[in-house]
Amino acid sequence: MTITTLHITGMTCGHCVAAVTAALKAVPGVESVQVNLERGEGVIKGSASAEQLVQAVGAEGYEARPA
Ligand SMILES: [Cu+2]
Repeated sequence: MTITTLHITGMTCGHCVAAVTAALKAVPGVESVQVNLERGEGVIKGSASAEQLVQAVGAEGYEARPA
């Protein structure tokens, strides 16, 4: 299992956090997701690659990059 940390920009409220969290959880191999609004950060555990995670966040309309 890998722990991936992403910097996520564009989140402004709880709905954004929920949307990003749901998008990350939908990626195959993801086991758990913790998204922090104030830090603009997501911590993802599982076997998904950072690239897949970044793409999933991007598809929701937010910008992510590996921390
Ligand atoms: Cu929002």
